[in-house]
Amino acid sequence: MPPFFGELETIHFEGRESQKPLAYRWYDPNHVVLGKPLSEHLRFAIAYWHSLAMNGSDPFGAPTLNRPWMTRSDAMEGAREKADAAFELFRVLDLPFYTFHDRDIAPEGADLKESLKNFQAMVEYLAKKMEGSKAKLLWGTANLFSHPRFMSGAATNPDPDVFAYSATTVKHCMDATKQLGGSNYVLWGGREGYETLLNTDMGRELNHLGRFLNLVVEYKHKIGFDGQILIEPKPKEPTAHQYDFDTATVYGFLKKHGLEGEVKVNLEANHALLAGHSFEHEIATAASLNILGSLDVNRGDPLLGWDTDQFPNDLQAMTLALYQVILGGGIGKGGLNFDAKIRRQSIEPEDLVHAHVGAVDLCARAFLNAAALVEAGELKAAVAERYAGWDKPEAKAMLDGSLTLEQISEKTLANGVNPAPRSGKQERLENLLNRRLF
Ligand code: XUL
Ligand code: CO
Repeated sequence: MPPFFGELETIHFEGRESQKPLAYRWYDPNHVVLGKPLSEHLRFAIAYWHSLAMNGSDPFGAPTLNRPWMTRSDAMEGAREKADAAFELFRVLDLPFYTFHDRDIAPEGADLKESLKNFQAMVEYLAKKMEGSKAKLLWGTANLFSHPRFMSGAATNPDPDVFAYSATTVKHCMDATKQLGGSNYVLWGGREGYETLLNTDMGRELNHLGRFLNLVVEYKHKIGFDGQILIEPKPKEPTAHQYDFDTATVYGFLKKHGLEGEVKVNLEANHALLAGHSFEHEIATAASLNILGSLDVNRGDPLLGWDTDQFPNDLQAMTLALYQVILGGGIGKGGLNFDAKIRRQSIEPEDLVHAHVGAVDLCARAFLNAAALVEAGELKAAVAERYAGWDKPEAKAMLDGSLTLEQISEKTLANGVNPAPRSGKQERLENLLNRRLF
């Protein structure tokens, strides 16, 4: 069988003038900016799930994408063929990382034992493939949402057997992530939520979820996994009410269960929008709470209220997001994972490559813009100026515990304090941003 992407050459940085359809024009991995090469700032990852495990089917129509490994009578043979295609894609795109769910890489077996056996066999297969590849694992995760057994949740399922099944699956998936040198382990609560309170004990379910996460963290320390544990917030879809609604909700949950120093967030652009936030809001919230872990970069469709998982292509939105990443101290052990799928009509193998190349360039260009904004310092100076009053000793005294409410009141009245409104200069700063974008 000919390699799925085999005829395509490896894609390189060729600069903005390149006329080649498949070339990086903005993403020069070795370009040093803010003291580090771009590849280290961005840590791009290809998602096995969307790129290899999707076939273009939707609720109204049959598969449109040619994914031959999905129709093999021997499912393990299909899984190896899929892995071969995956590593071809990694070679063509020449990006440093990939991500997977257990079910993306290995088929479900007749029972849990057989599923775990299939999974472990494919982990060994991937380990071998990684020896001949530059691709590293950004994160592993378990799919605890597709099979009907998870329809009422995984850790929050009313049935303790599903809790046990999920815990066993996550244990093995963490082992595999460690074995493959993964930098992070992700938990997206696909069906951790509810449809109606008429059949749901929400308080109990949240406590079960807290215990589950504590088990995961205890196990991480037991096996010496030095990656980050990440929760991926999403407000709805598939369930009407997801427990990991957004960053602030997740932080409250972590605090309640004593895990705020142990678990961070994997933020996805369109999940932020579904929660009524911007991506940069979620990033800034996570950074301010010290739980910014990693990013899933995609976009939704502003005309649709569901998760379309499209490849990102809005330069200003991505610049604002990556500006907050830089202000927040960078992405650390996380990365930028393309949790995005091509459209149903994009049926050529090359369409998947174009999607990634465009998205990589968009993110690189956005990062360069964000870095230039940081280096120019105008926005930072405007913010510093806005808060400059707090540099005065009498202002500091209100925050450092040396003044009581009564004392503040006495001083304020004695000094005849009479604040004058000052402009927030929003339009001036928006114009500055637009003027600076390149
Ligand atoms: C679902 C989603 C998942 C997670 C991993 O919306 O984003 O792909 O990233 O389970
Ligand atoms: Co995601």
